Amino acid sequence: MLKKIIIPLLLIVFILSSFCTSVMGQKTIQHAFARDHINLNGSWKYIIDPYQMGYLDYRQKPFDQSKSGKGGFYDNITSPDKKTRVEYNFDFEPSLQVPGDWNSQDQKLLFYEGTVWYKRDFVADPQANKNYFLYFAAVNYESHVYLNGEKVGTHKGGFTPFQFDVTSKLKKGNNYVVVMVDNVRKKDEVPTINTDWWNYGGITRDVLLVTTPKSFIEDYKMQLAKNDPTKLEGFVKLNGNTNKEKLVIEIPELNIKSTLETDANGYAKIIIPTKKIDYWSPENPKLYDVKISSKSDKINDKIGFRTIKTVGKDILLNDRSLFLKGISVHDENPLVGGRLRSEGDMRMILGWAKQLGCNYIRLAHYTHNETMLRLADEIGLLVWAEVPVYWTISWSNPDTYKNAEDQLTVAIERDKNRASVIIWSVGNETPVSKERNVFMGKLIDKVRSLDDSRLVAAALEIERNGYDVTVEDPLGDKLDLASFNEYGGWYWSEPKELPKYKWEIKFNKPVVISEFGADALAGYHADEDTVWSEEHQQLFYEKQLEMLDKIDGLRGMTPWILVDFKSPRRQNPVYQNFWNRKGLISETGVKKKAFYTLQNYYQRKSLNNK
Ligand code: GCB
Repeated sequence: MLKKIIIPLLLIVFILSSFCTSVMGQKTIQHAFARDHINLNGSWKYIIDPYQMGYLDYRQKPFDQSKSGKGGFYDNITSPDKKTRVEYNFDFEPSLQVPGDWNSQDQKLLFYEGTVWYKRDFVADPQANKNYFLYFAAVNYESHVYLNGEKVGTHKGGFTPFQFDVTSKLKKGNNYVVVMVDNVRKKDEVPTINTDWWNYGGITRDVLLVTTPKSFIEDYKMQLAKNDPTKLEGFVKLNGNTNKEKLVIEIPELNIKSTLETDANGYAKIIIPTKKIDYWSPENPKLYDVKISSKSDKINDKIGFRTIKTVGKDILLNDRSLFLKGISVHDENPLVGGRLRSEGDMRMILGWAKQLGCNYIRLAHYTHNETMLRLADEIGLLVWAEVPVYWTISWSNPDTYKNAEDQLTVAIERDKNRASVIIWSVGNETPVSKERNVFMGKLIDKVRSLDDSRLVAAALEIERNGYDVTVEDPLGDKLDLASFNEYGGWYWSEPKELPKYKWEIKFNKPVVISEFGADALAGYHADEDTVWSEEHQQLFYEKQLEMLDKIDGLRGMTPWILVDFKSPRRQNPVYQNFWNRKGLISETGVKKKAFYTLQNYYQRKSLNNK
C-alpha cells in the first residue's frame, strides 16, 4: 500500500523538480559567441497556434507531460502514412528570420500575443569527447525547446540568454530543433501586463549550438579591484573537472602571464597586480586582449579596465569627476519597427547617440543584446543596464521575486566584464509600498553580493506640491544615485512654467535624471505652445535644461528617448498611431529640432567639464 502511494509521489516530485530547475535554463556559458559553434540563425519554419493545439490535448494537458511524451507539434510528422491523421505540417508553412521578432515580419502578427512554433533543421557531427549546448541569446517570453522530438527544457524571461545541454540528444547527420514561444502577458511575470513598449514575440536574438571540450571554461570575471586600481581581480570557473587544474591568464600588452590553480569546484580566484594600465573611458575606450587557457580549453576576450565610484554628490570615473551626458534607448530598430537584429542595427543606434554628444546611454527597460554592450565597450559609451521590473509588478509573489532576481543575476553574469557598464538598475517607476520596498531592497542586496565594482540605481519617482518637487523615496537610502524620472512640462505643468519649480532632493548623492521627455511628430511644425509640434518639444527641452541645471548635485541625465518607438498605449490617430513620439529622432531616422537643442547643451557641458 505504502509503495503504491510513495512511488507515484516520488515520481511527481521528480517530474516537478526537473521541470522547475529547467524553467530558467542552465547557467549560461561566458562569451558563447567566441566558442566553436554552429550558427542556427536564419530561416525557421513557423506555425501560428493561438489555442496551443500543438502543446495541449483537448483536456488541456500538455502532450510533453503524457506517458509517451508524443502528440505535440515537436513530433514534426511531415510525411504521415496514409492512415495517420496529422493536422499540422511545418514543411508547408512560411519562414521567419531568426534573430527577429515575429510582429515586424508578418502583418498578421503585428498585434499578436500568443503561441508560435518555430522549427529548423541542421546537420551535426557530434564527437564523443565534446559537450553540446543549445544557446538562445533571448526568446520572448516563455519557450519550450525540443530537440529531435524530445524536450530539452523550458525558459521564462524575454531578454536574457539561456542554454540547455543537448549532448545526449544530438545525432550524427540530420537533427531538428523545435521551439514553442508564447508571448502572452501575465500579471505575475516580469515584466507584468502593463508596459509602454511593444510586446515583440519570438526568437528575437541569436541561436547557437555551442561545442566545448568535456572540461571547459564556463565563466570568468576580470575587473579592477574596487579600491585598488593597481590590481586585477576576479575568477575563472571550470566546468567538468573536479581535480585541481592549472589555468593560465595572459594579457600580452601588459606583460601579464599568470598561472592559477582551480579548487575541487573548478574555481580559481584572480588577483594580479599590475602597473601602467591605460584606463578605459568614453574618450579612450581601451580594450585589452585577455586569453584564458586550461588543459583542454581556451577563450579570448577584449576587456577594458576602469574604476567607478561616488563621493558625496560626485561620480568619479578613474578618480576623475564626470557628467553623464546620456540618452535613453529601447532595443528597437525604428526603420523596421521591430527588435534590433544585427550589429549594423546596433551601430546605427549607438552612432546616433554619439552624434548627439553622449558619453552615456540608458539601456531601458530590460537587458539588451550582449553585442550592444560589447559595442558600447568598443566605441566608448558608459551604460546604465536595467531589468524589466517596471511599474506595478506582483510585489508579494515569491515566484515573481525569484523570476526578477534570476533575470538580474543572468544579466550581471553575462555583462560583468564590460567596462562600459557602470550602473545596474533594479527597476523603473515602482510605486512606494512596504512590499515593493522589500522586493526592491532584496534586489539591491543581490546586485551588491554579485558585483561590488559598479553602482546600483533605480529610476525612482518624485512628489509634487505646488511648485515644490521633492525626491524622498525611501529606497534612495540604499542606492548609489539619486536618480528619478520626471515629466514636468508634459504630463504635468507646461514648459514655460518649469523654471519656477524648486527641487529638494533628500539624498546627498549624485543626481542623475533617468527620464524626462515630450512627444513631437517629426515634420509637424507650429508655434511653440502647440503640443505634438517639433517647436513645442524644442521649447520643452530648453526649459527643462534651464530648470535641471539649477539642481544642486546634478551629475547627468538620460532624456526619454533617442528614437520614436512603437507602443500599444499611444493611440492618437493623427500624431502617434501606436508610436511613442518622445524620440529626438523619428521612426524614419529624421532628427527633430530638439535633437540639436540637447546636442548643443552637451557641447557646452563638455567645455565646462574640462
Ligand atoms: C515613463 C516610462 C517610460 C515611458 C515614458 C512615457 O515614465 O518609464 O517607459 O515610455 O514614461 O513616454 O510616458
